Amino acid sequence: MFVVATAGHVDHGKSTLVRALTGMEPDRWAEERRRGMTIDLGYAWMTLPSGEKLAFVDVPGHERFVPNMLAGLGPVPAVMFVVAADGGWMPQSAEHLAAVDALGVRHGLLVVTRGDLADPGPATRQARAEIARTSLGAVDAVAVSAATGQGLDELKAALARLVDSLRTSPQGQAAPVRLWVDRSFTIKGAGTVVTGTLPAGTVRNGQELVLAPSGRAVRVRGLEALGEPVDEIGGVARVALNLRGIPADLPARGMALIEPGRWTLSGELDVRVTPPAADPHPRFPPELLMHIGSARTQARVRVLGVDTPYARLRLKEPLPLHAGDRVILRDPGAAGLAVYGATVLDPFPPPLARRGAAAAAARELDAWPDRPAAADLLRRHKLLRGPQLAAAGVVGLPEPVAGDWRADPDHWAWLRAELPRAVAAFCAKDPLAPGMPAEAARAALALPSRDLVAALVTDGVVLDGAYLRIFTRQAGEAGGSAAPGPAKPAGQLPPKIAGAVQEVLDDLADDPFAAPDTERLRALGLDARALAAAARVGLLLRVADLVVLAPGADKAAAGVLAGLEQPFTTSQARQALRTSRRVAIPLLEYLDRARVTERLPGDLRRIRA
Ligand SMILES: Nc1nc2c(ncn2[C@@H]2O[C@H](COP(=O)(O)OP(=O)(O)O)[C@@H](O)[C@H]2O)c(=O)[nH]1
Ligand SMILES: [Mg+2]
Repeated sequence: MFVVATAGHVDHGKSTLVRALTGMEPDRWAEERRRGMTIDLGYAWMTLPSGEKLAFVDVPGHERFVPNMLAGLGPVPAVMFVVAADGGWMPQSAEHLAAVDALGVRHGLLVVTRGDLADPGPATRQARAEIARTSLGAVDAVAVSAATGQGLDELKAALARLVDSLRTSPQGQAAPVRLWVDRSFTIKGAGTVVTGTLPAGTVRNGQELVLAPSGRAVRVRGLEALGEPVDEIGGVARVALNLRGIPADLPARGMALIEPGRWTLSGELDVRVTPPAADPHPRFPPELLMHIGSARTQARVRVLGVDTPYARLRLKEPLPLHAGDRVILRDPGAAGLAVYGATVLDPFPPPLARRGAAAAAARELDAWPDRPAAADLLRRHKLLRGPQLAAAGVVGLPEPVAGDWRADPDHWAWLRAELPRAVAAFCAKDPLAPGMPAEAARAALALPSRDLVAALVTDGVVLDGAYLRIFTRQAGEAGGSAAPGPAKPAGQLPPKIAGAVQEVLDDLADDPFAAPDTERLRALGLDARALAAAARVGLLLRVADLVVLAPGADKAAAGVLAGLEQPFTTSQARQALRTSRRVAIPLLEYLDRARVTERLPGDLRRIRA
């Protein structure tokens, strides 16, 4: 199926032409027929000589119904531009053409109607010249009379050629579904029905979709294309969907049925405005209407920088968007139809907090293509999750760096270099800390997830539980392939602590199991935190919070205990080690944990084999 929208001044014969081509009545409402004027969108279709179907979305030409016109034109990739031979180029001709141009529609056809009333030559020449300046470029032109039927066969041939040009354009049947609703009603016995133009993607019977912006899940329980039930249909197509799970009065024009997870419900976005040739430096009012598909919403406009084509829009109603979407900005207060085409660059832009951030954003966006890729969004946001990028509609996702996180390569390289610096700085400031908490590193590097900290750990840094520590080669150790070990232990402690620890070690040299008591420790200025730090760098063996021995005391104890008759009691062990219960009990428990000794019933232990 192919879909073409009409465009052109009111009363130039658009609806009459659609009627003549299709045999169907595009003006659906009684009021439209009574007034002889299209108010809302009309739908009709014909069969081409090839057997393919061509559907028309007939739009109103009157300036009062511009929103309806844009709703009809929005999702349609081709236009049949109508000008009356006896009317010539008129204000709404220019306005509709401006809208077509703003949307960037590239496929079209000029039809000069009412050829029985005037020579179509002059109107054709002028219209062609106007159209040539827009996104439509050079178009086929056909003169017809709906009254006499003259030219209708030529028009059908021209439509067949137009359709061929649409066929070669990529239609993306696998693209994510976003069906802009243009009508919603109930059919007795069937329930809620919505109709719309499906620009791309495939809708299937039974498919689950989401109604945006409400986020409500619905299921397709029946599908029609041009009055015929079908099981699935790919865009571009006019479709009617029978929906399950939704009250009849909920869907309305401007909402969209979308595939879950594949669109960004965007309330704020950065766009690049394409200024019309006639107005290269437009001044935007602070509030505009934004149109896309059949939707329109108010948008607060903030131009980024001075005199740039970049703007941040804050939408009154969020809309399902992709980077690269084409939207229309319209100033409803302007005399005439002031419409500007714009391209969505970033559907979730970062806040503009700093001074000068807006101008910087404009400079940054200036390097972006009209179809942004994952790399563009990543350059700006540094780190994004895969699903976020997919919902932005961008391609070219890099490999994840952790979980589903994707990183800008430059930023990632910087982070890898920065983490060891941050850890070293933290440990230098607080040498008694067990290391830099991973959470502190996450915050210091402005990382959105703790998983990224773990992924950034390199050779020089080790993540031990919740703490990061710097690992350097031990002094005197052979370089090259040697495993990294802690740096010279005393050097990692503040000199005062290192000196106090040395005194403890001197005491222990004579009497290896006579751990300093709390009074001695207090006198030396060693608290539990300092002892833990000394133990961490390997200067002390810590068997309890405030019970420390020299490194290697555990092995020495094992040697002494091995000389006892097995099994032995705590008291026998204490005597053999020539120490107090305060030291013996935690030391024995330490040896139990280290599986050097084995605990037996009745306060007995033995050395393990
Ligand atoms: N003589 C003549 N009248 C036409 C022709 N096409 C349309 N009309 C008349 O022009 C008027 C406006 O047509 P309509 O299709 O409603 O215009 P629209 O506003 O562009 O949809 C109607 O009265 C039509 O009957 C034509 O080819 N010849
Ligand atoms: Mg009409």
